[in-house]
Amino acid sequence: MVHLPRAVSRLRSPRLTSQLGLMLGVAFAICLLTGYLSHAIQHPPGWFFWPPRPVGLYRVTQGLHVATGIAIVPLLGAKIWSVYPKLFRWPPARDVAHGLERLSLALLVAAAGFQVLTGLLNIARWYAPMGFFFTVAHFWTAWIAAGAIAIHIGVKLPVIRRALTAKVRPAPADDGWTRRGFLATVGAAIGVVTVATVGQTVRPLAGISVLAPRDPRVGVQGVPVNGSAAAAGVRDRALHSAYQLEVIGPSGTKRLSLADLTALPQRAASLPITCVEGWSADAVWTGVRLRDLVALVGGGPDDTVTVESLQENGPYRLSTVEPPHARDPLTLVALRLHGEPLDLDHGYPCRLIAPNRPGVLQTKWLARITVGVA
Ligand SMILES: Nc1nc2c(c(=O)[nH]1)N[C@H]1C(S)=C(S)[C@@H](COP(=O)(O)O)O[C@H]1N2
Ligand SMILES: [Mo]
Repeated sequence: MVHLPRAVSRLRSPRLTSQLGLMLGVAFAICLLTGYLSHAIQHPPGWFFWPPRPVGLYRVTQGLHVATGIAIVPLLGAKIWSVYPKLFRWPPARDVAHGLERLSLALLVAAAGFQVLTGLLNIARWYAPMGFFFTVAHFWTAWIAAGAIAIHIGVKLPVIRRALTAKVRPAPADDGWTRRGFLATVGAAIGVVTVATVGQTVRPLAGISVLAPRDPRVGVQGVPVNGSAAAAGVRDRALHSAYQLEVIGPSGTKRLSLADLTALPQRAASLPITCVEGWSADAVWTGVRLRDLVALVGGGPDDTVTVESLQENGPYRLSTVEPPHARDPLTLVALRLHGEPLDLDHGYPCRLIAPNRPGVLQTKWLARITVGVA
């Protein structure tokens, strides 16, 4: 246990707790909303619409998701510290209502801690300690956290209101610590963790983001790789000289070799690759428009398209391209990256790249394109 100067512990007050709570509430709100948004984009319910423009919107929302998730670490720590002695009050509850309130608080702290921890493990790509599928656990625990936050705010609203509107006495002058100073320190800690990590998506900060799990400037062809061809088990089939892309539509099936694909009109698009883990990198892709291939087999602009990888297993071997993305002129079956043939690890012979789409849906090593939901 760290013994802070008494002057610091005297700073504990409902006002400090409420101000920290306000900051934490904003961070939670952004983190939860951007998280649900990311989930909806990957598993779209019928009513949901996600536009292909602006091309970098998901980059911003997912960057915010990871950045606010990281900012929650010092905020949650400070908030818990501000009420720390109260957590061990005895008896633990005055009555049933109070007991339930404290139970919801315990749930809040546990759920928020679980979210932050699993999120951090995921961006560090350290899955071993998680004996469950990350996205499912992270998604359902978010609902528990959201519910517990709503209860907590509801119960505490009168206290929060009083604490935030009360006239404040001037801070004691006999020591260096003031409430404002403490809040500024928490703010500075948030600034440090943010600058130390956000460079994985804000490229100008890449050089000083020493704790960022990914550097957007480092990787094959200057773009990070998530999942190599060897790991996906596609090496031999991707490099096979008889490789053909199968395109299936209402008017039949076409099989296109790499030479056939290269002979079709080539387009370039400058689109970021944006991993759900929070890193992103700009890239220039060249290839055939998906809508041109769809038209080749009798499909049209209102068709949903399914793309499948040579990869046989794994959650990212297939993705669905909704009509707004499928007909977008920037959506490509890319053959080249930054002017060179795609590296094997970036999806050679060809991959999907579409505007404003999470990395998990940018399927690599394409084997088959089907007009419709396969
Ligand atoms: N077939 C297949 N495609 C895939 C993946 C995969 O595991 N298998 N990973 C996805 C993920 S999570 C990301 S972030 C991007 C990364 O593309 P890159 O390695 O070219 O940067 O590819 C996507 N496409
Ligand atoms: Mo990803």
